[in-house]
Amino acid sequence: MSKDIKKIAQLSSDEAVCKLLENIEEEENTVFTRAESLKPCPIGSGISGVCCKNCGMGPCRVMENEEGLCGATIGTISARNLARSIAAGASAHSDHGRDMAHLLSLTAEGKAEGLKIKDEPKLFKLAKTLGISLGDKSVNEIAKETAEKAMSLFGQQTGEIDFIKLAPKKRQEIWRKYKVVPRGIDREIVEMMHRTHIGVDQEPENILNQALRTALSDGWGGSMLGTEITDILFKTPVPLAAKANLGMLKTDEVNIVIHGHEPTLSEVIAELADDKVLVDYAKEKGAKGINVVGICCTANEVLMRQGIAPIGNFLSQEMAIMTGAVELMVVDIQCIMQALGQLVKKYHTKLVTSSPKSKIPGAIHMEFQEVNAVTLAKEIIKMAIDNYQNRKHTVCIPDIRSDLVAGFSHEYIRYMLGGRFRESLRPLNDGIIDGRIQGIVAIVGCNNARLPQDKYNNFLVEEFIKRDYLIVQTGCGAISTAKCGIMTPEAMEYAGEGLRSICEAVGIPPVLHLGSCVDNSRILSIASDIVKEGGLGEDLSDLPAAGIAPEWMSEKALSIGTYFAASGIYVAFGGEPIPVESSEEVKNIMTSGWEQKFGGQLEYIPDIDELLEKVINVIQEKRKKLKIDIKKERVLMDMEARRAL
Ligand code: BF8
Repeated sequence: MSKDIKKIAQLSSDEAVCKLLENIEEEENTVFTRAESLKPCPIGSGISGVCCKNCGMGPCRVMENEEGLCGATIGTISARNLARSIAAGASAHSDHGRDMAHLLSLTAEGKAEGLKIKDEPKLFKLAKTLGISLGDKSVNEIAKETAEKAMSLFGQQTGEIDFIKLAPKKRQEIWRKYKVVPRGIDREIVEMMHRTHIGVDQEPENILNQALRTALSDGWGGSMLGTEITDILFKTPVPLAAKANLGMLKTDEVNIVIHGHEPTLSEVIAELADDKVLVDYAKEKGAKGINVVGICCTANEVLMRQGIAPIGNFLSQEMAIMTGAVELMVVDIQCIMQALGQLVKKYHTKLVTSSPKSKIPGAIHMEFQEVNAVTLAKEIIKMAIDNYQNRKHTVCIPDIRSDLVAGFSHEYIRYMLGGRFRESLRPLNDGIIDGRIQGIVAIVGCNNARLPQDKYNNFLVEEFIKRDYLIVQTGCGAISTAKCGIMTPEAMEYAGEGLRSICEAVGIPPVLHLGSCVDNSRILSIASDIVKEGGLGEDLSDLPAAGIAPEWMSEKALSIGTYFAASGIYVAFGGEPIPVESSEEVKNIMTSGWEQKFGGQLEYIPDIDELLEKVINVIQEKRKKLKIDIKKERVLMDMEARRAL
């Protein structure tokens, strides 16, 4: 069958995905073909009118100048729908954070098989932040108390969640002034659901205020706990080299793909890939070894700490199976397409679900519990090995892979800039002040089958680095950049002169991989530290920084964008449909309304050139306000001048 190469090239900017789609024998039912046959519902998506399903009298399709049966307006319904999505996104991140806290507790009690605390200094730091005295307690006692305090933040009813105090003072005051400080993580999500029930909160601005509080409980709550505890248990990332893309699957090895978001089982599977007994068993079955690779944020987690290759982001998950080379894909939670369950029926791949929260028709369920990580990991690896001889399709692995450097935790960034004894963000602040770095742009978020895979992410990264903007990335955006080969120090050749001079001096890529989507909390920590370092204003909203989710699709992305906006950062979302398109009122609240109160906003800009220009303008405006918009000449100082300083 001849393939339409041009059409395939429009689906994805990932060369490996295009090669695979060109070369596989059968045309498969994939997310790309489904996106062609199934268009977004114009009302459900909020493009023309809105759909309210919040009671049994509807669903009400409400167009301009109309109202629902209860009288709900387009503005109220738009705000409610968006707020519920933000609550769902916050719940996903925060439930993940809760599981990490539970795991820390069991590890402290010695009940988590094969796990121990790997980063004690980070545990002590978290304990102090949560108000736990260290005294002469043992590490496990501190870990147990820290885990209990962390878990209590989910059900806390009054007061403020502890991480709020890590933000600059001025930011905390703004949150208090507008009453959006999260009281407890679960509490805000529950209240959001309550307030969007029929007949409760009907004022769009008030509904969205609670959405901001809910999102803050994610970024400065559930996600932050997720990141901190994962570092404590599995170590805080430091830079490491790895490779990305489908070409990291091996023809002659047992390929195991880890996919989802929770790192625990996957960390253990990756560690066991070199286990002599298991490798010998793989050899007995005719394979040369065991190759563990990843998709989505589980991949990012294990990449950051063990250098496991991310072979793809969200839109690549079906592609991995279609190579015919994957013996087993083990999935946990979030961003796992249900279509995998059908797809594996045509291939030899075994799909294994491991979380009691996520079962998929067509998958084998092998439940992970904290007490069985090593035993279960071995069982899963053995199952993959036993499946090696069952390959039935011609193996079709695109010979495409690229180098990357990942592993930039906020602790490492402080260390790399200041050294072990003087760790500091001073050189970064100075670089921003003297204009070698024009600003910091977080390009994060998903793939979206309504857009060519990776295209807008990669476009923005290239455009920003050549204009001297330092890029920080997480999630599928980070994998996208890694796949296109500009996440290495060598990529500094594409950067502007100023950014290149910093990259050369510190030895970093112009694009820093900070981890998975819960690790967006690292960006909040770095941004707060930059403010505290001095010279760039008193609040996060003063920073020449912005966030972009060019190819977003998940509710988690909405929560992330909202907590960035609530933290004072300008945020732009790309793509269409725009979920609040029908309501000018809601769009205005999220832009000028939030800007006035919080100094940040969330704006939808489908045109990518317009989005680029807008972000540059926003950052340049901030530079002007800080009076650092005029590029200063670098002054080389002698010893005497330094002493005088
Ligand atoms: O949490 S970027 S598609 S994988 S939601 Fe999902 Fe979006 Fe990817 Fe990670 Ni984040």
